[in-house]
Amino acid sequence: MSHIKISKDWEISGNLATPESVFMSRRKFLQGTALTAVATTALLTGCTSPPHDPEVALSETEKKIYPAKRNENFQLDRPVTSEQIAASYNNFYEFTQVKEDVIVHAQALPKRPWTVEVSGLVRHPKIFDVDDLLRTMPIQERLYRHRCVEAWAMAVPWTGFPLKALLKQVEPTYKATYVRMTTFYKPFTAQGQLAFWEPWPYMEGLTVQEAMNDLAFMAVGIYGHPLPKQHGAPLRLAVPWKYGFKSIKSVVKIELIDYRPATFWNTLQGLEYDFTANVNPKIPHPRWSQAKEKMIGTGEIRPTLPFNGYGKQVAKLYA
Ligand SMILES: Nc1nc2c(c(=O)[nH]1)N[C@H]1C(S)=C(S)[C@@H](COP(=O)(O)O)O[C@H]1N2
Ligand SMILES: [Mo]
Repeated sequence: MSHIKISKDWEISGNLATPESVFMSRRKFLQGTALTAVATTALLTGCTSPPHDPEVALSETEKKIYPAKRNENFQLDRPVTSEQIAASYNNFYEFTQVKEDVIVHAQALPKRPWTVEVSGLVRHPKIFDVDDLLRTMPIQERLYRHRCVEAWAMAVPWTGFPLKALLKQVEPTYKATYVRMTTFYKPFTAQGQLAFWEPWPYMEGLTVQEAMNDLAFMAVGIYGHPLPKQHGAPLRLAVPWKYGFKSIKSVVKIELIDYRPATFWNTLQGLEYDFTANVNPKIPHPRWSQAKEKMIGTGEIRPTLPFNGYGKQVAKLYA
């Protein structure tokens, strides 16, 4: 899946093509259908084991924040996706390219201890312990839409804090123009990272203006409890006006820099996954239309909204 193969991905066999690439293939389509059937059966038969590490009790710090107060400024135009569905249909390439298997493989990732280094062009660089963030950041719940570039979508309640609250703590200097975020690098825990020809660790980036926009959210929880590992525990980005690959999981480092950073998908296939990646129904992916999207779980087909419906908050950034 190096950039040399860009235009041939739909012809090559599944083990070479990325899931982002083979989404529309028959094999993937059938798998998606099977998932819905399995999940539906599980619900009908009363097998509703919660997907959030039920054996792990909440820590004292977590008990103080869950359930977090919902910020009513963020309303949905569609039903919230079933928790079971959202928790068992995941993209997390560090573990596997098979969405239905991420929930199993991601359990190998330890959630604690966990620190986030915030550094670069800032006045007060600091390594934050994630539990200190839980104690000090303005924790709240927000209902957000999420739109994957592969044309599936969901709507979920995230618990977390605005990214700008964290950035203000370290005080970016006037030279900082971009924010780069990095996921852990543990190839012996996350076997996807053994693929040495891919640009691990996963990185993503925003302009400083995007990062300071109130919508840019660091999620530490979902559905009223800490993030299960497959969703990017213990903290991940949620930038709902952009395609899902921008919402980087399991972040260990946030750097303020003065150049546009190289990012995972843009490096692999820059013609298909641009850096900005704002949701836009009018710009098709080179291999499929982005005009419509399919809600996971219900299968409802909806028209894709410009900026995923968040134009009021962010369109001004691109005027
Ligand atoms: N580190 C990392 N972050 C990632 C990904 C990934 O593979 N690795 N996949 C992205 C993609 S393509 C999507 S659609 C979302 C999926 O988030 P979810 O599994 O919590 O629904 O995570 C994004 N963040
Ligand atoms: Mo995605």
